[in-house]
Amino acid sequence: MGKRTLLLKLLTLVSLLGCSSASDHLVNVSKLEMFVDELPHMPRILGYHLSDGVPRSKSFKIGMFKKKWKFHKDLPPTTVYAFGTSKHTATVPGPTIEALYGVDTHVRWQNHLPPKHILPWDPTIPTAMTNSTRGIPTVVHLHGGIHAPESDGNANAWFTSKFNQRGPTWTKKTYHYPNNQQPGNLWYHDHAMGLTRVNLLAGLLGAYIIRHPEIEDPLGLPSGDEFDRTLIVFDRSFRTDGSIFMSSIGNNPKIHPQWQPEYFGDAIIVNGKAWPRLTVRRRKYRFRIINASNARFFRFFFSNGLRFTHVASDSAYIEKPVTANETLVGPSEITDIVVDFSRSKSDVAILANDAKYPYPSGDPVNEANGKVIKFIIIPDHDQQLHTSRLPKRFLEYPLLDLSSVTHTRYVAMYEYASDIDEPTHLYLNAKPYEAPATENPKVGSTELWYVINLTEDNHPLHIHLGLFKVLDQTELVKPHDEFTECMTKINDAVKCHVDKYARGKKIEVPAHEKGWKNVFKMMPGHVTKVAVRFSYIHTNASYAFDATTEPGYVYHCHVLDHEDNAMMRPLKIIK
Ligand SMILES: *[C@@H]1O[C@H](CO)[C@@H](O)[C@H](O)[C@H]1NC(C)=O
Ligand SMILES: *[C@@H]1O[C@H](CO)[C@@H](O)[C@H](O)[C@H]1NC(C)=O
Ligand SMILES: *[C@@H]1O[C@H](CO)[C@@H](O)[C@H](O)[C@H]1NC(C)=O
Ligand SMILES: *[C@@H]1O[C@H](CO)[C@@H](O)[C@H](O)[C@H]1NC(C)=O
Ligand SMILES: *[C@@H]1O[C@H](CO)[C@@H](O)[C@H](O)[C@H]1NC(C)=O
Ligand SMILES: CC(=O)N[C@H]1CO[C@H](CO)[C@@H](O)[C@@H]1O
Ligand SMILES: [Cu+2]
Repeated sequence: MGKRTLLLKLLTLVSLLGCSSASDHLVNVSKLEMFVDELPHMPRILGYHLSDGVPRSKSFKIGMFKKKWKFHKDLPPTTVYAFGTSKHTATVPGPTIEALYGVDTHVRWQNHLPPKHILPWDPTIPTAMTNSTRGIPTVVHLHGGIHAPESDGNANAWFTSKFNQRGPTWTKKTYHYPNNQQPGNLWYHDHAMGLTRVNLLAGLLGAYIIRHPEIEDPLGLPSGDEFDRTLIVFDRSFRTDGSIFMSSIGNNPKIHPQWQPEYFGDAIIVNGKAWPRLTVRRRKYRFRIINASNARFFRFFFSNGLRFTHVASDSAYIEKPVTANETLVGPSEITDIVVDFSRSKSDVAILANDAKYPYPSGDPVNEANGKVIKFIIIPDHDQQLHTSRLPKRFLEYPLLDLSSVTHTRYVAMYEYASDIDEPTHLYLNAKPYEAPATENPKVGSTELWYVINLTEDNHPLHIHLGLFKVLDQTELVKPHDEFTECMTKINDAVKCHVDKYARGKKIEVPAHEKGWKNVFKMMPGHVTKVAVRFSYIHTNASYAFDATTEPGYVYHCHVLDHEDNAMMRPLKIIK
């Protein structure tokens, strides 16, 4: 991977020297002043409406528009794809949808994008964009949502502007989110086959919160617009004309003219602004931090040693508070923390990042991507506001009953390389996405999955529909070449004697990640054991909809560049 990073650097250098097209002049981000733009509030859309004070289901439209967006005071406007109720109000990230427990939200996602993509894409990976596509294929997945397959945003259920062209598994225009799952943080984003990495880079993502006042209000956590903030973090590089830079030359150009194994940007963007600042009072704040990077991991900590308390992880509250001084967030993971600025020794605190990229063995961060957001801390004179507290417990879930496990599966991760030892593609269980589903859990069941990472990278595995608990992570004892060779030949963990190899050091699952998750970082050279539950986790009840219909669900690596080529497999739920 060191070599791969070197190649990327060479390519970047080539563009800096002007050897490639003149429009490829990159912004030197260390020349951009940090902490000059205020942290924006994204527009809010309620997922319900009140009639006589009673919440009722709501239907509305959200469009995808091509428009200009200012990522920094000193950067020219950037052409982006933005979600919004109109082109004028569309933002990057898109509006935050606030849904209410038990009240249905219906969204008609509409594509208003003109035909030519603003970013380079690759026709040689499995993709919705073919020679006969006239328009930009998009489809929206609500990440962390428990809903029927027809509303899941299957990668092949894409559609172009005015629904003119539709993918092979397209079924309907309006998606239904029943919101009868545990309260928590979700996010919506594009999921079109082979285009997810570029459509997200262009801006197609936003937050979605499910609130359950009956359960959450008594917790007394910081609340209201000012003290409960969603932070969507991602990294981007820019050209001097303001456009988003993504290399148009692949790492194996003869095989894949454009695809690269990981996108990393130099500038860290929070709620659509590069290194913003936020003035806070000396009191508690809640931050729901969504990592919407294609491939960058973040290890967040405060420059002044300020600690914080974990409240939730991904889409579910954890059971008890966990206080920490740093947290590692993988692509698409969500961390939900409470920070008490009254404990800060200084009047400024910088939220910083020191995760190497690619994680865990790549380059160290530099000045630019090592900083995220600056908090300017002012006194809090209004003692009335000091009502928020941290309870001893958040939510209690029905016990995960391992004796009811009905099925054990092995999921192996493979990376394939070309003659020049550069990655060409990645597969789960050595199978392309198109191969018939091999993972077909029963509705209401609990399964054990052993995820065997045979690559050198940390892959955040995301399962649609089901939530899981990480039970343990065990290193494969070295040498395990024989095991790897055997797996590469027959992909059969039992016949290759995984038990003989999965006996190395165990990595402790961090306390705040022992709860219900929908993404987890699969360490290279380790076997990660997870228990996946295919029912509601807060009630243990069976789904209120038919989860067995077409086109089914998927599970995949959430490094978007991997997901697109083609670290994704169908997940077919059966009765
Ligand atoms: C970017 O700017 C910084 C600060 O001016 C300078 O030290 C650095 O060499 C520049 N980097 C490149 C690649 O030009
Ligand atoms: C699509 O068009 C390109 C350029 O015209 C051509 O090289 C390629 O073979 C075409 N692909 C298919 C599947 O027809
Ligand atoms: C964000 O997610 C990406 C991809 O899963 C991951 O590589 C990166 O470390 C994450 N960053 C943070 C801050 O969590
Ligand atoms: C956080 O605490 C751990 C354990 O005390 C320590 O090893 C680590 O360096 C600390 N991290 C930061 C960013 O201060
Ligand atoms: C949850 O439901 C499953 C399947 O019906 C059952 O096996 C398990 O015992 C239940 N667990 C609890 C804690 O009720
Ligand atoms: C860290 C580690 O053990 N990585 C291994 C993961 O698996 C690949 C393929 O088997 C090995 O080459 C790595 O050394
Ligand atoms: Cu991956």
